Formats: sequence, structure tokens, C-alpha cells
Amino acid sequence: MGALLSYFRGLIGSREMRILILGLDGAGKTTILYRLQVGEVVTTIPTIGFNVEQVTYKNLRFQVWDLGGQTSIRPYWRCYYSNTDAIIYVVDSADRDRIGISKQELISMLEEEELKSAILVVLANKQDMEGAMSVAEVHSALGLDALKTRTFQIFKTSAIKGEGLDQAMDWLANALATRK
Ligand SMILES: Nc1nc2c(ncn2[C@@H]2O[C@H](COP(=O)(O)OP(=O)(O)OP(=O)(O)O)[C@@H](O)[C@H]2O)c(=O)[nH]1
Ligand SMILES: [Mg+2]
Repeated sequence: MGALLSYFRGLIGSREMRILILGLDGAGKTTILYRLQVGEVVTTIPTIGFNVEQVTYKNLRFQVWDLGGQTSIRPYWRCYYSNTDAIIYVVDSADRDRIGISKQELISMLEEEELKSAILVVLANKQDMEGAMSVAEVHSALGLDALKTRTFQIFKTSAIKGEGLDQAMDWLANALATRK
């Protein structure tokens, strides 16, 4: 019985996790995807459609989908929701004008049935920019206090400087490994 259990645990453990990176256009999603994959800053152009890459982080394999965030593309996000283990939601912390729109998009995404058990990681990105909102400001502007049952955490990051991503991925890897 014990052997059978560990066999099934092994099967689950080796399954590739499916992660979506979402957020408004220009938030830094594609920059973050390639930071995670190749460990460097790549020059990006606005994503029309998606990028998908295999990312290995501390022996865990992820299939990471980076979707374009422009207004006209956002309605297509839902086509990618099924079987998603985690969402990395990226915010441009320097974009105070659009934080309200970002909040609305986050709320409507979290209402989706297909995402009800997905783990949420919010990245308050572009912390290197002058006048960027602090992680506490982003937390409150997105209304994260209202989340009741969702497993989530917020991190401050600078994709350009490569800061904060390790902490976020460590937390996510742990949350995925220990989720019920
Ligand atoms: N200063 C600063 N710039 C960043 C950071 N992360 C990304 N950028 C820049 O922000 C711009 C947009 O980054 P992208 O990664 O293309 O944004 P995106 O979220 O993929 O945008 P869409 O594909 O249009 O949805 C690029 O010029 C990046 O170099 C950061 O942490 N700090
Ligand atoms: Mg992009």
C-alpha cells in the first residue's frame, strides 16, 4: 500500500505544472518569462498572442504561458485557463493610472470557475522605477485583502535587475508542492 502511494505521489510530482503569466500590456510579463528561462533580460516587443516555454526551477518543471496584455487581446486569456495550476499576475508598479484597470482584470479572472483552485502570485514589478508604488500600495490598490480562500502571495520585483523573482518562485514551488 505504501509503495503504491509513493508511486502515485511520484506520478503527481513529475507532472509538469502549467502556469499562466497575466497582467496589463507593458507590465513586464515577457521580460519575466525569459528572465526565468534564460536568466537574462531580453529585448521584448508587445506580445500579440502568446509565448510558451518550458522552465525548470529547482527540479520542478513548469510549462509557462505568457499571454499578450493589450486591451484587445485580454478577452482571449480565458481560452488558456483550463488545467492551470498557478497564475503569475504582473503589475507595473509605476503605472498608477492603470492600477484600477489591472484590479478589474484580476477580479474578473479570479471569478472564473476554471481558475478556482489556481494558486496566485502577484508581482509588483518595476520596483526600480522612481515613484513606483510599494508592495503595500499595490496590495491595497488590487484589493487583495478581499481574497478569502485563495492561496496567494505578493512579491516586489524588478525583472530588469533580476530582483525578487527567486523569492517568488521559491514560494510558488513550495505552494505547488504542498497544496491539497
Ligand atoms: N524599469 C523596468 N522596466 C521593465 C521591467 N520589467 C519590464 N520592463 C520593461 O517594460 C517594457 C515592457 O515589458 P514586456 O515584458 O514586453 O511587457 P509585457 O507585459 O510582456 O507586455 P505585453 O506583451 O504587451 O502584454 C519593456 O521595455 C521592458 O524592458 C522592470 O522591472 N523595470
Ligand atoms: Mg509580452
